[in-house]
Amino acid sequence: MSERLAHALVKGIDDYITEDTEEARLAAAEPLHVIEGPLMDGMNIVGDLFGSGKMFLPQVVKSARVMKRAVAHLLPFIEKGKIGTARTNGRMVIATVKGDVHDIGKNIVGVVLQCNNFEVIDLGVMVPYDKILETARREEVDFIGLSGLITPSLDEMVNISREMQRQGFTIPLLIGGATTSPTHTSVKIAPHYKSPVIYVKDASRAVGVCQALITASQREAFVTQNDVDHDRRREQHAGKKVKSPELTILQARANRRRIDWAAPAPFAPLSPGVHCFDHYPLSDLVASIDWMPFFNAWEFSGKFPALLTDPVVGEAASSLYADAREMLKRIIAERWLRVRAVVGLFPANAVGDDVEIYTDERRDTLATTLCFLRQQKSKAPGLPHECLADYIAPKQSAVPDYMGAFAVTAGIGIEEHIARFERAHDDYSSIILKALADRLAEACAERFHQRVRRELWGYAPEEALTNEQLVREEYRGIRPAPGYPACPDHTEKAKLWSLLDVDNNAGIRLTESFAMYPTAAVSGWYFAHPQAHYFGVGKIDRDQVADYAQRTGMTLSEAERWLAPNLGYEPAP
Ligand code: B12
Repeated sequence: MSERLAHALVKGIDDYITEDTEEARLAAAEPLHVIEGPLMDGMNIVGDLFGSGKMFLPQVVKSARVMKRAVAHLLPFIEKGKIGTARTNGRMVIATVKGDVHDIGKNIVGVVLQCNNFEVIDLGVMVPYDKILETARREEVDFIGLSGLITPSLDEMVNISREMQRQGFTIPLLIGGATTSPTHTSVKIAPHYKSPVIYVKDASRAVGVCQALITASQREAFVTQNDVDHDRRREQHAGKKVKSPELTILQARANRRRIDWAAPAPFAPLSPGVHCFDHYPLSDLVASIDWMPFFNAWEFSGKFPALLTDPVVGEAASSLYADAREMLKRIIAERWLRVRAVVGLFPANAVGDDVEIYTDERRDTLATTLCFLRQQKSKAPGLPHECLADYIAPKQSAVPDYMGAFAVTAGIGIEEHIARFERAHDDYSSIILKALADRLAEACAERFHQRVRRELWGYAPEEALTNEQLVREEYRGIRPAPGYPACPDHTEKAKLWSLLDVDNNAGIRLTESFAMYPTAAVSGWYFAHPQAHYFGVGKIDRDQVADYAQRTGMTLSEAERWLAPNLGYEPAP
């Protein structure tokens, strides 16, 4: 029986798991022994195969589904009080911090830790610090894990570390998620908390880190090395401080991109104003899906579709792809997700690094003023210091120009399906669904940009590109999103929300950190100038931040907080 259970776990097959678990239960002295014996043994094999690169993430998450179902069958037979005595490696409370809604990475970390016999208490997304710390105390956990994918979450993590110190915590704090970094962890988070603070790059590494921390013989050496790494990164960071941006903002502005606005004149939108779309057909989005990020979410690198036939990962990737295509069919046929979008095209002119958006063609009433940032790093001769405002005709040129904005979501209605998968202990399907909803949201942004170019704005009516060309962005115009490197300030989303009345027109709301909910959502600006392209603002200096604070109506320290990753200097404490 043990072999059958191990086989089911390693292969991720759950067809007979209830029957097999029941047989094992009848043969065991106590139901708990089935968990502690054959099931744990099976999961240890899975953990070892994953650790040695012989199993891949989707397979492990499938194994976890088998394990969870077996445990769910046994739980009613296990006497109350005994459940807590089950042998685990350690217990973690994990959460996406307040204001942030991204959770695919966090969920994956949770599942992988569970596969390695750690108990995980997942508090979900947008979790306030007091709930995280209360739970940690009540449940006597061994670690706290924080996840965050947008810049404002970095600050929240600093707050939590400070609060942990104040409340006398001594357990390790693990930090992860796309915007977190070893440097930010060492320089900004770790100094506030005297106990170990560890940056963890991905789910696979999370297991090694937790294991080292929980193993008496390894812990001290691990923590010492982690401290050495913190010190080294702090020194490196302190050394870099002198390399602040070399140009003043005035010099950078003097070297802005120069565009001849006389010819050709900017194209006036065919359908100006705000356009709303509800229940937009999912089937119209499938062709615009960029599959690569879907595979990245499952820790596959390489190129799609070559990935599917890769000698090492091909089998695992193909099986995941088949499951995803199958679910996509059901999402469409059974209308699991409702797509909403709002798009607006407006008269606009630049004033310095700002762009004025007007209510109508008379251009005498402001709808809003958008504030952009300019590169200040040194550049090769001949290259301009970029700012998005340079791609809109300046007001003093008297050339009428235009700008657009959009917000789309493919995540409305997802909750009931996620809840259904969770009830069935099916993280595998739940993660596939979330990742597909994200892909559909991106595809929706892509598809609407195409429709804007061809129909609503209409400056490229003949455009006919393949999906590959679209993914390579071989079209005229860009759609930078607030939070992306060309316009890193998330707070500008507030202007987008009022301009398009996104709450009512698309059913997407902003959290206090300017994350969007539903999670599967994208918002941004449209620029149509043929030379407009993506770039990163990079590090900026105090002079520009002070100027930006004034333009946006923030205090200097507020601006420094929102622009923290872009500061090329150490702000006053
Ligand atoms: C896919 C994606 C999305 C998806 C949503 C993903 C999701 N549901 O989580 C969609 C398309 C919806 C999206 C939208 C947006 N996104 Co986005 N997105 C990405 C992208 C391309 C990949 C993220 C991802 O899912 N990776 C795969 C998962 C598995 O990885 P992960 O989350 O990093 O988790 C792993 C590790 O970090 C670690 N980990 C994570 N958490 C934890 C916790 C612990 C305790 C531990 C130990 C480890 C750990 O382990 C995980 C597994 O290995 C990143 C770029 C990037 N390269 O990361 C941008 C990125 C995160 N997005 C970004 C932005 C700005 C946005 C938008 C604000 C853009 C906009 N204006 O529309 C919106 C916001 C959405 C919202 N609802 O508010 C920026 C954030 C930058 C910033 N400065 O804030 C990024 C970094 C892109 C960039 N380079 O600018 N996005």
